[in-house]
Amino acid sequence: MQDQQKKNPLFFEVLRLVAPGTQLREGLENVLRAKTGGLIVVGYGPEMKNIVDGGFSINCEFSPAHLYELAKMDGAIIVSEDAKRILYANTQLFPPASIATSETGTRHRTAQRTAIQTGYLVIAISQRRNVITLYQGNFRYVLNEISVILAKANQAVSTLEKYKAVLDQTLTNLGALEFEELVTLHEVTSVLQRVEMVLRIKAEVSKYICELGVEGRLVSMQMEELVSNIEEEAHMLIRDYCRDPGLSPDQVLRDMKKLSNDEMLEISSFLRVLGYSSTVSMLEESVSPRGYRILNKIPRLPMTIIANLVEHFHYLPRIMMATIEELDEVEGIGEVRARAIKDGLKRIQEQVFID
Ligand code: 3AT
Ligand code: 3AT
Ligand code: MN
Repeated sequence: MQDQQKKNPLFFEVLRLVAPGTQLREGLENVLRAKTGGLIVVGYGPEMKNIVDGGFSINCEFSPAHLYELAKMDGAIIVSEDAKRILYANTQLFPPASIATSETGTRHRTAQRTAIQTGYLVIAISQRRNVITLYQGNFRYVLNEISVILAKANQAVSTLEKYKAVLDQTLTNLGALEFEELVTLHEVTSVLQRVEMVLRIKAEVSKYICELGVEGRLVSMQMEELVSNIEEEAHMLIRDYCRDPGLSPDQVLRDMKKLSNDEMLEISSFLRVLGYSSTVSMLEESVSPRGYRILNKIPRLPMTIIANLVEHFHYLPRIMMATIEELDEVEGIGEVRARAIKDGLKRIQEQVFID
C-alpha cells in the first residue's frame, strides 16, 4: 500500500473519486455487470485532444445509466475531470506506441499509455475478466470487490484494537516509571515503536475507508473511537524525550514513517529518530521526561502553560517537587492554577499505580 502511495500522491483522491456511493462507481459497476467492457478517461485537456480520434460529442450530465448505455459501443468514453459530465463516446485513443506498457489486451494497453501520456485517471473495465483497473501516470491499481475490502478492513481494525491495547499498557507502564524516575531509553524507544506500529495500521485502515466510500462508515467510526488521539499522544511522547528540545515532533513522525519494515523492528532506529546515537549501550541510559505528556492529562491546563512549566523546570521530576510558591513564579500560573497542577499530578500518579 505504501508503494502505491509513493507512486501516486493522489492515491486517496483517486480512490475517493471511484468509491462506493459515487455516481462514477455505480456506473462502473453497471458496465462490469453488463459485461460490455469499457475504457473511460476522466479529464479532457490539450494533452487528450492530441490523441483522440473519431467518436462523437455527448456533453450531457453524468449518470450511471448513461455510462452503461454508452459502454455498449466500441472505443473510449471521455468524462470531465470532476466526473460530472460525459463529454465524448465511441472515441479511438492513440497514445504514443513508444510508451512501454505491461498490459496485453489493446484496451488495457491503451489505458495505461493514455494515463502515462496525459496524467489523467484512466479506467479500464475488462469484458471477460470482471475487473476494474485504474491508471494514472505510472500508477496502476486493481479495484477490489467491496466485500473483499470490507473483510480486510475489519481484520485490520481488530489488529488495530489489539495493538492499541498493548500500546495503552506500555504507556501506563511508562507513566509509572516516570513517577519513580526509573525510565531508560529502552522503555521510551519501545513505546515509540509501538506507536509507529499502531500508526501504520491506522494508515492501512484509512486507505480501506477511503476505498469503501459510503460502505466504510462503520469502520471509520470504529477507528475514530480507537485511535483518534494517537498523533497527539505521539507528539507529547516525542517532545518529552527527543534529545534536542527544538526537534519538531512532526519531523520525527515523518522519519518514523520512512523506516522500512526491517528498520522498524530494530529498536535502535527509534534512538536515531529521537536524535540519540544508535548504539545498544545507549538504551540503558536513564532519561527524565520533560513532562508534556503527563501535564497534558491535567484538565484545562493550556499547552502554553505546559510549555512555560517545562521551560522553567526542564524536567517532570522537578515540576513534581516544586512547591506551590515555586509553581506560582511561572508565567501564567497563579495560586489557584498552581494548586490545580499539584492536585492533578497527584491524581494522575495514583491513577497510574492503580492501573
Ligand atoms: P467488430 O465489428 O466489433 O468485430 P470493430 O471494428 O468494431 O469490429 P472493435 O473495436 O470491437 O472493432 O475491436 C475488436 C478487437 O479487434 C479488439 C482488439 O482485440 C482487436 N483490435 C482492434 N484494433 C486493433 C489493433 N490496432 N491492433 C490489434 N488488434 C486490434
Ligand atoms: P478485455 O479484458 O478483453 O475487455 P483487452 O485489454 O483484452 O480488454 P481488447 O483488445 O479485447 O482489450 O479490446 C477490447 C475493446 O477495447 C475494443 C475497443 O472497444 C476497446 N479499445 C481497444 N483499444 C482502444 C483504443 N485505442 N481506443 C479506444 N478503444 C479501444
Ligand atoms: Mn480482450
